[in-house]
Amino acid sequence: MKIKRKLEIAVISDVHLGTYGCHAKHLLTYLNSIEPKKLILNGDIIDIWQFSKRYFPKSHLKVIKKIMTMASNGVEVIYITGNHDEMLRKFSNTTIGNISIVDKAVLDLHGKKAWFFHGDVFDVSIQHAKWLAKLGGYGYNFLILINRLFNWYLDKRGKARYSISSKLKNGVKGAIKYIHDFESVAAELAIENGYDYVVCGHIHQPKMEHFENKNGKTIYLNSGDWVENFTALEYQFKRWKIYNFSKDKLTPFSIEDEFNDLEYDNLNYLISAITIVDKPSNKKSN
Ligand SMILES: [Mn+2]
Repeated sequence: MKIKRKLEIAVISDVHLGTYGCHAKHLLTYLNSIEPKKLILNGDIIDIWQFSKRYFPKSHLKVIKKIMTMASNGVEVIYITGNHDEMLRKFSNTTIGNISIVDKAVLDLHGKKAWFFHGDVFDVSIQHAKWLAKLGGYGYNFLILINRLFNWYLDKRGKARYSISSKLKNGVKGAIKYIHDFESVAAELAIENGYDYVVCGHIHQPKMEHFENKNGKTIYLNSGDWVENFTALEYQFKRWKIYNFSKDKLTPFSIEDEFNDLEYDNLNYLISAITIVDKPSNKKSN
């Protein structure tokens, strides 16, 4: 039997299932190699923006199946919504078995507070985010509100939503500044709110960095993505590390490890299982 790495928490984000860019096989190999207590899906897991039934390969379905299997085997799965899967925000604060859907999560890790959210709220304007950060505790909720109003307005006007990719296409210099601003704004907000860790996705830049200002300090973490970087965040033995699929080898594990009995013809069933909630008997949680 293959020994899986035991972890307290594994965090992945920006998988973009349903798009050509997604490296589902790498991710399956990775998921088969770990045994986390908690699996945090930090947004943009299923790309509902670009989703089409014409492109949804078996390996992408297997990722969904794998996550459901982990949940039914006792792994606590926390699905934090991102902008590409924001239709799931309708179901925020829903819990189905071991899977919960939320817009953000706060965990206590050995007495340290960790704050998880995808990060697209910063897309409206990093400038706004900066002064909202100074408002402290309410800043993040304001950001969510502004972001939704702004996208609602853009939808009404028939305009494309504000997206990070357009920002990144403005050139390397703009991208570097954007990434830096994203990271420092997230860290500032975290310090203002007294979080020891702030964990984001969205910008596809894996990172672990200490931030400090006159009000305190925090550690900013980003889980990267499964389009280009193939990275995850792992918490074990009271510390975080970035897992890098290309560098950290997983020789004994393969994508097929746990899928001998899987039927693939039931795409609709799988999709409805994760997107349809039929009874209002769901537990509410923060
Ligand atoms: Mn995103």
